Amino acid sequence: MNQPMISLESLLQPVDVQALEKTAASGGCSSSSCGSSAKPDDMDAATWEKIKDHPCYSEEAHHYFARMHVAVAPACNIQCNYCNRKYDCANESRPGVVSEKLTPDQAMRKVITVANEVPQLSVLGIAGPGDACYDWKKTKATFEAISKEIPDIKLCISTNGLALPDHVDELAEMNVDHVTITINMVDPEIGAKIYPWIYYNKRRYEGIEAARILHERQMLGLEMLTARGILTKINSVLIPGVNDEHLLEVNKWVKERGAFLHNVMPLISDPAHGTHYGLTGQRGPTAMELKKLQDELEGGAKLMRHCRQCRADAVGLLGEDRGQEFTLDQLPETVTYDASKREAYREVVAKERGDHVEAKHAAVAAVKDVAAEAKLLVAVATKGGGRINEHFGHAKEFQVYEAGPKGIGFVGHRKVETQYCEGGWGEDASLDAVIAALEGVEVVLCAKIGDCPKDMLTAAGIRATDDYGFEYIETAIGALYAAEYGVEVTAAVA
Ligand code: CLF
Ligand code: SF4
Repeated sequence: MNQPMISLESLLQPVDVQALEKTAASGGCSSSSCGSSAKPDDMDAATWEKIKDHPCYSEEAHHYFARMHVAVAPACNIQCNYCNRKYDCANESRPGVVSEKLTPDQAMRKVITVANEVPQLSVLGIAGPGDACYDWKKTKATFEAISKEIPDIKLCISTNGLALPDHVDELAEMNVDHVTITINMVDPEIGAKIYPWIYYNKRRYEGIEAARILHERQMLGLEMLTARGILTKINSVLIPGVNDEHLLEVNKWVKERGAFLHNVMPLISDPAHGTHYGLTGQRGPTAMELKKLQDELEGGAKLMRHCRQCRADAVGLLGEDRGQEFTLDQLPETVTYDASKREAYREVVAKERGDHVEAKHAAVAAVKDVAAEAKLLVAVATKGGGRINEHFGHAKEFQVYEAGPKGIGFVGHRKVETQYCEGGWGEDASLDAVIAALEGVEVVLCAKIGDCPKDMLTAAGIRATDDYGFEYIETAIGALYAAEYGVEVTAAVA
């Protein structure tokens, strides 16, 4: 088994920086190639440099690096049927929890505090609760101030695209490398079912005309960003019966216009959120419906499958939210940026990540070598670092991988609303919900699991094991797949 270079705790928060520094000094990365060995062969070095530490643009990076959002831009210029402005922006957050809105100065204090405390931090995003390009002055003031203090932080925004073309040049001047546009349609007739109105050039438009203007502005903004070498990610909300099949068309359009990634997210529709869709009974897709569409989209614009639909004030690794540790009332009045924790973390992660990438390549190659056509859907409990290092009962989500003739690929995550083991004992009702969330999954890998939940999972047709605890995820799945299909386990995956 590959032993972790650093302890699990040192990869997770709160990070013991002294331990990190010690580990780095005693064999941490000394190679400039560390962290870059994962560069896909079909990607140029400049693009890889932009994405390699961005947890949303690189699936591999999301095991190691964190983002934070600051909710400085609350105003919006359109209405989406899946949004209720009393709550967070549904483009980039879970509706249902109100964000704490910040002024640019407050955002500055918060970002520096988080950067001092969360060494994994690599990206600052503005993603709701309104539109970052419409509420532009606050977005710009925030980015300008923070990039002066923390020059190596990546700046990232999310927008509905309507006001985007007006600010592309300024985004380029500020070195914003990553822009997300939410594009749910390229056909205004479908758009009219998603957007009741927009506000553009001091006028309100409705229906198909509104959707047509929005569509044209989105395409223009995307083309302008591509022309300037800014990486774009397209978020699309999958709304069953409204734009599900249509998203194949959206994927084609955005690929032709140079989009770097396409992220199809499930509609979150709950009457309690008070959205139009929630109140009119529009349902969201099931996990398997989402996977089916994503599988159909393979071969088009490159897909992002590891999105967690973050809150507009999220802090931490994707899938975790430390926002409550950094609310305004907890921030110091004055704070000075201290780069030491982030630097120490990066140095150690570079080595661990290099080992992970090597192990992953070996495992993927070994699975491809197995002469089996079968696919195996595996759910993994992890706290980060690319390892199986979470107890079954503590998992807030499971990461789902598919092993098969194409190798091993990340296909998504399944959220667990209530952990099985809360407060030290297992709850059967929670286990039922976990089993429901694991629909379609054949095997669960975790660091520890008791006999009772294991037996209940078996009864539901899901095998669970802690035999691969603390192993790299792909190494474990490779060994499992090889064992499953009765072939020799090669040295690469042993
Ligand atoms: Fe935030 Fe979005 Fe930038 Fe990431 S989130 S602004 S690109 S830094 Fe990421 Fe969150 Fe998904 Fe967004 S997981 S909702 S894709
Ligand atoms: Fe809501 Fe965001 Fe849509 Fe504006 S763009 S209506 S804030 S989901």
